[in-house]
Amino acid sequence: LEIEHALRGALEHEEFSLAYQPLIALDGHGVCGIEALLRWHHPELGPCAPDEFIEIAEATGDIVAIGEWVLREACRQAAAWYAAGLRFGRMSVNVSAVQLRDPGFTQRVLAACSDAGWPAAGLELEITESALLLDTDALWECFGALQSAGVALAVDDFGTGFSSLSYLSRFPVGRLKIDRSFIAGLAGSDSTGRAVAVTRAIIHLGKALRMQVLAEGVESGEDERLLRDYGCDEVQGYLYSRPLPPREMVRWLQTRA
Ligand code: G
Ligand code: G
Ligand code: MN
Ligand code: NA
Repeated sequence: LEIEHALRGALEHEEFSLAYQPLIALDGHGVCGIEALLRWHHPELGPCAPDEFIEIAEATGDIVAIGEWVLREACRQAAAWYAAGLRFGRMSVNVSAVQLRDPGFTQRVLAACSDAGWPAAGLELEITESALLLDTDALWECFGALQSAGVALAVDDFGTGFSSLSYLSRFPVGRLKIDRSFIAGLAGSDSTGRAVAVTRAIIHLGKALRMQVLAEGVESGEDERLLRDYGCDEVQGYLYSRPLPPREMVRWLQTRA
């Protein structure tokens, strides 16, 4: 309840910020994108992780306004970095199922891009499998309009949701992000064999559907080597960088390029 109350004034009091984490192509071309991750610092409660407040913001409906701020800020930052000569590919933004249900969602996304001067084709939205369970005409229309505008769609935390796989052959999803719980079991002492099987199956599924596959939570060179062997397209994780505040992200891009 305390969080719910504090959330109400958080946008107005500018308590949110974004952290950025690079996405890396395994074909040797380096940075292919950046994921924007929401951060909240309340003056009394202190820093509060998304896992602690996103669900609450979804329940209260505050996520619609917060999510729009995230989209606008991520697009603004991407355009500013691009204008400063930095090259990083796409900007990837997490979107909640509650936002997708909002009838004005597509228009808000496209307005965020055009107001920021960031091309829609440079934006990717990360959606969890549970959001795709909605499977309504409205969701179809929304995805169709986003796809025509060039906005890319990725399934986040893939493998942990409760949905059937049937949506994959119907929705215009271009990328699967393998949940980091599977990647954590790939190499070393907690290697299970099962995590390897699931990871390889997801990569094969992605290839069969002509989708790109990204592995989250890559923490070791051994993880990277295995994923490369399995044919994974992209990686993300502490091995390359933690989520960073904007200025540190700039420094990371400059030293990497
Ligand atoms: O960055 P971190 O590990 O704290 O993120 C934890 C979870 O919060 C992740 O699953 C991520 O998808 C989610 N998350 C981070 N930023 C956003 C956001 O802007 N919107 C939504 N809906 N979820 C987010
Ligand atoms: O679920 P989503 O991909 O949106 O959220 C990404 C979350 O994963 C962020 O909270 C980020 O801090 C976290 N994360 C990113 N890289 C790693 C990693 O290598 N290991 C672990 N344990 N978490 C990571
Ligand atoms: Mn994500
Ligand atoms: Na994830």
